[in-house]
Amino acid sequence: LTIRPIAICTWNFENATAKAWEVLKDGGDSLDAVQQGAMVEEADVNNQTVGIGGRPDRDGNVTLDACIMDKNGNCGAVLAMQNIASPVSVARKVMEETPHVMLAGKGAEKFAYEQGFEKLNLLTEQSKQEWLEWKKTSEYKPIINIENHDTIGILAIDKKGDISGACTTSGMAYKYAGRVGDSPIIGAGLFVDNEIGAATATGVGEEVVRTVGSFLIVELMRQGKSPQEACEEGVKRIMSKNKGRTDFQIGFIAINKKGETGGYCIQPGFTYRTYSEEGHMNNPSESFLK
Ligand code: SD4
Repeated sequence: LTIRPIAICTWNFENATAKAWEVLKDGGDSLDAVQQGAMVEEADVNNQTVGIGGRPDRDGNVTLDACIMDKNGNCGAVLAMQNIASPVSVARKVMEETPHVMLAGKGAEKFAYEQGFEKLNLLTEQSKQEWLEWKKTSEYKPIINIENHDTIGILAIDKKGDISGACTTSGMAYKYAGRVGDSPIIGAGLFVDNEIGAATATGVGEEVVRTVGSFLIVELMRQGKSPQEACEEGVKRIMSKNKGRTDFQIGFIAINKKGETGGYCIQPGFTYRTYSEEGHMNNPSESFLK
């Protein structure tokens, strides 16, 4: 098997794949690549569904979800954590420094402080103003590809051929306090099996959780499907459980051990970034609905 280092992420996050590639091209570990790539988006105040600047829940609190998974199947996650800018980094600490996989809410935040993370107000003036505007009607209606266009799921293969993945988000804007989506749930928002490949998701998390989407895609690849075929099958599974529903978006991306990639979504508009020796590309995804 020839090893093909590559970084791939949901949406057009060129700075994230650029950062991940910087790590990979120098022989760095795929785990560092996905973490550092994800951190770029967490730190971007203009990205309103990840990290600082993320849109708050309906009570005005920014609560973040993230997870990370390595080549040995080790994983860590934080759920609905407040006041910490880089949940993916805390997730990595959960993986490396505790016997646990998931820490939620106040416990996650406390652990982060113990690990030396700083307390920070994550609600930017812009996200606050938009939330105040939303509160006037309090109508909860996630908007396809607009509200939901910023969760980053990122996968990488390094020069040793090892695969890692990470996923980080502020979740659905104006969600119920305490709501957790797919992004920090191993198997749903992210799954890595170093023998086979990896997958990650963006979009309405509830639907990805119900089908254990990323795990499903990796298992389909194990059965012989290409990353592209597996992503298509994953979306079709979701659509078959939601007969007639056309008002939500899901996007999946996947890689296999050979460094082949795929992506598929429900609604037109989803793209994903790849960075490998062949270059840095934004790839439009085919969609289930036309
Ligand atoms: C969630 N999957 O919390 C996330 C949201 C998302 O792009 O992907 N936004 O359900």
